[in-house]
Amino acid sequence: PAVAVLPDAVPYPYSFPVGRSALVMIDFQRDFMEAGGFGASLGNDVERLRACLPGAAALLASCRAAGMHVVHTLEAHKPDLTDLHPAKFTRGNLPAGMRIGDVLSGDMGRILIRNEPGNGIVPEVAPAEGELLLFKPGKGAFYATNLEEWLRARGVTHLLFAGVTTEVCVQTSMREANDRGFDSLLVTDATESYFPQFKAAAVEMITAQGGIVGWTSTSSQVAAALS
Ligand code: C5J
Repeated sequence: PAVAVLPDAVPYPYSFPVGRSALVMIDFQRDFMEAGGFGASLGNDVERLRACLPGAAALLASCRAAGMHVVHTLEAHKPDLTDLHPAKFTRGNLPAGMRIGDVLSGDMGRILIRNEPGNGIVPEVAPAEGELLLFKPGKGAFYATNLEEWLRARGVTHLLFAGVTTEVCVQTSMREANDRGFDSLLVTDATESYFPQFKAAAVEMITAQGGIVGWTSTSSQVAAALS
């Protein structure tokens, strides 16, 4: 269809012009999603995040089949750390005094550094040729990146969001998109958090007050709308 309609979206039906819409896959990187990665080293249960991979893979397949634009982001810093604020560098209480840029034990390489093994996207939702792979130094995908220009150059007006973690990088990116005038939808079975209560709260706050940040729906409803 030229316009896909999601009648059951929350808080009310959402429609998107397929040729002017992009799927934004946020930070499906090994750092957060695999045992032995940065997220796990902080004491998080990565299996919780992995539960959204089937939904995310299905969503990616539907959007690709419909010919939509696809963007994959990675939370990643330059190897020389020139894009890492001291405030982010010194924040937190990482195990054994570790910092972003340090080498994690195991095979993941340097923490949150571009092109290190841990900074690759998990195979279930790996990028395909022609899709944008975007390194972002912050939580939001629009901060210190060329994402907005890339979308505007393609006439994109609507964004579908998936990724990890719901309340951090996904919600931040969706709020940035909302303030830039993009109508945005979060696909709830294609996103996850280490903390179930934070995912639930993020989904609720996005759709509250008549969709103050945007809409939510599911990968099966998106597939039905695109078929
Ligand atoms: C976090 C992210 N949680 N991608 N990053 O630090 O949400």
